[in-house]
Amino acid sequence: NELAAALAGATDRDEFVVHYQPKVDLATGNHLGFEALVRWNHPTLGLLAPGVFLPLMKGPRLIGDMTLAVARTVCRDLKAWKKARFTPGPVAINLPEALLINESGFEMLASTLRECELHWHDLTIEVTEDVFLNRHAEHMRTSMMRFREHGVSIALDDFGTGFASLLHLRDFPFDELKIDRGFVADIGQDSRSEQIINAIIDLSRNLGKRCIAEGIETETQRQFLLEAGCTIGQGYWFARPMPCREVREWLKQPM
Ligand code: G
Ligand code: G
Ligand code: NA
Repeated sequence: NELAAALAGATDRDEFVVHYQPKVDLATGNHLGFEALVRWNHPTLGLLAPGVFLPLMKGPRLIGDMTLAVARTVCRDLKAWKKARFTPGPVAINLPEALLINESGFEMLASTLRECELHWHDLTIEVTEDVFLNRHAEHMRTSMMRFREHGVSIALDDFGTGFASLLHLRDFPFDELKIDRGFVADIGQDSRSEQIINAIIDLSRNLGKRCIAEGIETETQRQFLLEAGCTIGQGYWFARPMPCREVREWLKQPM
């Protein structure tokens, strides 16, 4: 359709913009870092969320190119924040499978970091469970190890909603599990979701991984998570994803 056709040229026309959502300490509300979230600034429809256009993006090449454009924007923004003596903490990039497993994806990110005088530890990576649909498991593991050896921590996004099994948790080098916002939304409504959250928090702790909750929209949710032992989160209760210039206000708070 028309939208899909327009999407194919969106990277070249520089139509993707990046919004940032703070990851915060659930006890204090202080920011610990940010997640970069792409938006498509469509010429007539305005800003579109990835949930709307990613499913229309055909082929790993387009998604890879878009994400590299996102990474370049993130690095430029990070450089400017650091120059202004802010301490943003690491920025998480949502990395599609194609960039995770290709040597060239790693090299492109490395050169973007170099150009902006940044380090690998200025970034973190989030991957969704669909990377496990890929059959080249050993290759994936090797790629993940390479990122980690350079100081990048890797989060498994939307945990428990996709294709990951407990085997993947055992065999792949994740630093962090992200509790899907679907479970968080059920806090106070559905005790089964609450028990699943408790189990994910225990699992993270027992495996020595950090645990992050997403989609926190209420004080009740914040409190439940904190009492359950999850100390980091993000969501509208703290801040919506926001453009670069608004991030500066956030950065005036202590880390
Ligand atoms: O529609 P919504 O904003 O909820 O979708 C968010 C999801 O879109 C994220 O969880 C992530 O998986 C994906 N996403 C966001 N930004 C990027 C990006 O820069 N690259 C890729 N590949 N996926 C992204
Ligand atoms: O898991 P993923 O990376 O897809 O999640 C990020 C998406 O979730 C972003 O598109 C962001 O706009 C959205 N999001 C962030 N915080 C909240 C929230 O508190 N509630 C809801 N419903 N969506 C949120
Ligand atoms: Na994410």
